[in-house]
Amino acid sequence: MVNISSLKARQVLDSRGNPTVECDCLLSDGALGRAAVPSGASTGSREAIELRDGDGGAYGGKAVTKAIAHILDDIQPLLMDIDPFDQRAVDQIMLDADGTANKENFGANAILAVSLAVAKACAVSSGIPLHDYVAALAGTSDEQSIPLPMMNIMNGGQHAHGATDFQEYMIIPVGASSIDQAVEMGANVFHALKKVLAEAGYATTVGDEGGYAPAVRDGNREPLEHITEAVKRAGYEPGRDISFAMDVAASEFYHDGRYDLATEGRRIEAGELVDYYDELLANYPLISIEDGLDESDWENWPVLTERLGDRLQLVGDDLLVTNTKLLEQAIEKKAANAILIKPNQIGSLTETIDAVMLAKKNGWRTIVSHRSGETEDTTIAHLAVGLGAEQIKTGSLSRSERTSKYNELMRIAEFNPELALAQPFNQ
Ligand code: 2PG
Ligand code: MG
Repeated sequence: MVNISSLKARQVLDSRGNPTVECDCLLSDGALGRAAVPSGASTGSREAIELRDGDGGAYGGKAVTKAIAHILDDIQPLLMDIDPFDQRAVDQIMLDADGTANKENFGANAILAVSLAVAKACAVSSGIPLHDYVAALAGTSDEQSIPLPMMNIMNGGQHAHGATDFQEYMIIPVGASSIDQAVEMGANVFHALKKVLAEAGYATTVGDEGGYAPAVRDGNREPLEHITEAVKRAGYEPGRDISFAMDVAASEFYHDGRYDLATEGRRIEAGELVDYYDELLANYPLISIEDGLDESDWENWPVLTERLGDRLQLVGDDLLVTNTKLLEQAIEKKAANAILIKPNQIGSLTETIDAVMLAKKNGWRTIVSHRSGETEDTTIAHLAVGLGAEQIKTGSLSRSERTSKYNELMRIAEFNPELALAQPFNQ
């Protein structure tokens, strides 16, 4: 039987210059799997814990040497005699040994790094690409597809201070028939947008996810105007070729029961915010809004979904944190109709797969997502394909920690011409 010979773990830097965990899993047949863990800025309060050394530690306390020590000293001995191809068992052993619901002992960054490194090593050992291996684990081999990309070309909120209150303005190349075409369309719009913004007198520096991040003058609606103009200038028709999506990340501006739109100088109630979305929907080809309300505003999420859910994909990110228990509640309450899937929010591959499968079983749409602090690791591209998630959110058409995922999707498509590009919401 092939087993795990050793785990290695080290600190590497993420795209914001902060340390993160990278793990190598070496199998007895010589196969090597390597995985690095990303890190969020607008994190949901119920995410699994990212273990950092804290005050007095290196990198201003952000070092992850404790998480690394847990991999080497606590996790490694437990996995030596385990069948590495039994991913559920591998993950369960780590969860049991950690012993907490939020993985605060070992850190979700430690557990996830091992979980993914083991799966990647097993894929190598099996001589198949990671997406096929993940599909075999999940039972989704016949459901694989190339995800439609949601490209974040204007950044705000926690990813670009001084820009909009809303965090992400994305384009979805709905008219594309292949991932290569989708990427080209995205890049053409991204470059046209640079000119549009420069002509409007704005800086064209980029935020954490590679999108432009100007301090706009007219509030949260203004980026949609510029993007509409850029889409047209690039030779596309808004709505037909390119649709829009936003990650509002409303938890970041929800204070004392109200939504604080600082760039518009007003504090509004949930109902008014829903009206605002409705109005935007009437004026722009929006097909998806993520975290449209605060993560604790469970009372109003069903209202939002009742009102706009037949016209819009309403995505729970901070609301659901890739957690099947929260997803079950949301399904029961009809609180949204789609879930963002971030492996490091929950902290293991098995639990990530479970969240996708539960969503699919209930007719919810899924979006596999990066974090705002990323690395060159391209695992999420394989997860999206292997699990047949319809969409991937992995940033703008600049910065290699973002484009590496698009590039990997193009490689996967090249090697698997039978895999179709997934369809957009309501089509
Ligand atoms: C989000 C993500 C990724 P962060 O809110 O969806 O875009 O941001 O990683 O900062 O949570
Ligand atoms: Mg989000």
